[in-house]
Amino acid sequence: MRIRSLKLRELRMQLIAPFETSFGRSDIRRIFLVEAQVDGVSGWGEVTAGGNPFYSPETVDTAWHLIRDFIWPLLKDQPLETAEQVSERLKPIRGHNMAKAGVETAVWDAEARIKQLPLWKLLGGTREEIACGVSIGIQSSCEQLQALVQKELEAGYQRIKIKIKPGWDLEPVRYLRERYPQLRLMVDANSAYSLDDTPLLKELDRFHLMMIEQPLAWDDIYDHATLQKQLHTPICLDESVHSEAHARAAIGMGACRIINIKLGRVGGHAAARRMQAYCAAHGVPVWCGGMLESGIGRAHNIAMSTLPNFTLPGDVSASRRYWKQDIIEPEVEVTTRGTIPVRQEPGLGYQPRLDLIERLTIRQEVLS
Ligand code: OSB
Ligand code: MG
Repeated sequence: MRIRSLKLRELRMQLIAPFETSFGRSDIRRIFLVEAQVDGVSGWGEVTAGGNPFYSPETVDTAWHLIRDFIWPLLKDQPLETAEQVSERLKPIRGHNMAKAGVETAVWDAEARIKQLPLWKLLGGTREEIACGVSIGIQSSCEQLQALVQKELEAGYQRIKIKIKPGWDLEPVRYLRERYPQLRLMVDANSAYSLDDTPLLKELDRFHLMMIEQPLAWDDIYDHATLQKQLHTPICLDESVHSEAHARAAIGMGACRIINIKLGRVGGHAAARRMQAYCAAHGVPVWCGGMLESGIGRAHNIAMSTLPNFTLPGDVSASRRYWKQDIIEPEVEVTTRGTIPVRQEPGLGYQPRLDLIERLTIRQEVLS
């Protein structure tokens, strides 16, 4: 295989409703698509960095710079046997996993299309239907939160994650638990707490949550180990696991019992596949996190979620929860059992809607 060119596009897409986390509010998303031309076939990927460095250090603009000035020069004119080799070629570049993943996942899609295989099969996926949960942002009242939870449960979603922050934590959790004693419920703090908050975090133990996601600093593992020893509720790491080495450290230190894998944060499919296998070998289940992706990133998340150790419902949900119109055909839909059946077509199994993509594009650049 040889990558002939990369086409970078930035789209403006408005979320159906603003999404609020402990680090900020998202309304209009800057969607960054990568189209890789490989042996006459187009493969598509998405860079999941946001417009600001509040979730991770990367942004849309840093990723654009990295792809144009460093990633493309390492790939241009280099023959590749498989997409698996892309991350190896990009090793000289430290960090910038979201930029790398946008390109790497596009090449995986291209390879699958060339081989006429569904991407999930090429990756080694073992399930034909993935389990779905939803992530619900911070709301202005418990009543409003409950209305959203009720709607998602009626749609069939298998677990509910709510975003928490200081001042919006025990109260919404207690409110939901009283009304839904059996609900598979978890919380995500996006690094809003410190070890000083241990007493408060221990109070959450009473609500038998499935897990507490990333309570402490985005770049910490050690303090999470200190905290996990004092909690019954499993800690799940998101922000602070960027590589297999981080997963080894976190598991070795007892910093978490579950890991959220995001393609962007770990640098693509090859890294995600190795990480989920390492976690499996150490008794740590994983699930697929979301970054408010367009259909392209969402389709990659679905493919990754078919790997064997993705045994917990992920944050991969229907297109219509985010967008009035998604940029893929068909859109991602969720069954009343709260699952997404995988597609059997080659590659992602969802086609990019070029007309709509062109209309939403505000900037593009071809690297060749
Ligand atoms: O921490 O998982 C997170 C969205 C943006 C940035 C970080 C996170 C999230 C979500 C939303 O929780 C998941 C989704 O529905 O895509
Ligand atoms: Mg998270």
